[in-house]
Amino acid sequence: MKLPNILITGTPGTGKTQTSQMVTERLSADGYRHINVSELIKEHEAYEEFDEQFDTYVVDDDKVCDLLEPILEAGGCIVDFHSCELFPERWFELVIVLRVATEVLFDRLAERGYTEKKRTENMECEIMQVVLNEAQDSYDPMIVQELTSNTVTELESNVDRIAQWVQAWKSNHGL
Ligand code: DAT
Repeated sequence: MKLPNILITGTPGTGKTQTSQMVTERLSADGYRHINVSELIKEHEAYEEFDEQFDTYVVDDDKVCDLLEPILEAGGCIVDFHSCELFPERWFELVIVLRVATEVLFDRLAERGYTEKKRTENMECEIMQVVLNEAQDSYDPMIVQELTSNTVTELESNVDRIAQWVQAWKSNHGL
């Protein structure tokens, strides 16, 4: 039986990669893999163009899904990406949306060297809970969990919670 795939999404800077790495490490005995979709896009040039105005790549959604399909088919993936509506609903059994306080996000994006424009855009996205709305519109809201990740304590508790969800899934499926 295949282990469930989990999507970890949220505005850039909310802690997706950090959380995904820690969850993958925690679940390494089960063979979980971390799939950083932004890295995959860069590696396979799965974008259509660079948008100068928004200082970002325009993702080729079809190419990304074609790349991910055989990987996710195997199950046991922690998928890390700042958007979620491009993925088919059937891929995930748990969707985590990470949230952070505005002042925390400001500091993380400043540290990352984002321009003021890009920082403002991302902070507005977080305040307007764009990714949470997108997740609730794209997946069964029953599988969407919103978790705050402002502090290391919250980060560790989120990792515990996701790992416990996997253990519960396994015992419910006789594994
Ligand atoms: P994302 O992948 O969502 O863009 P990240 O995982 O790269 O975000 O995290 C951005 C920065 O914040 C990085 O330096 C790690 C740090 N970080 C992430 N989650 C945190 C938390 N809950 N508490 C403190 N720092 C955190």
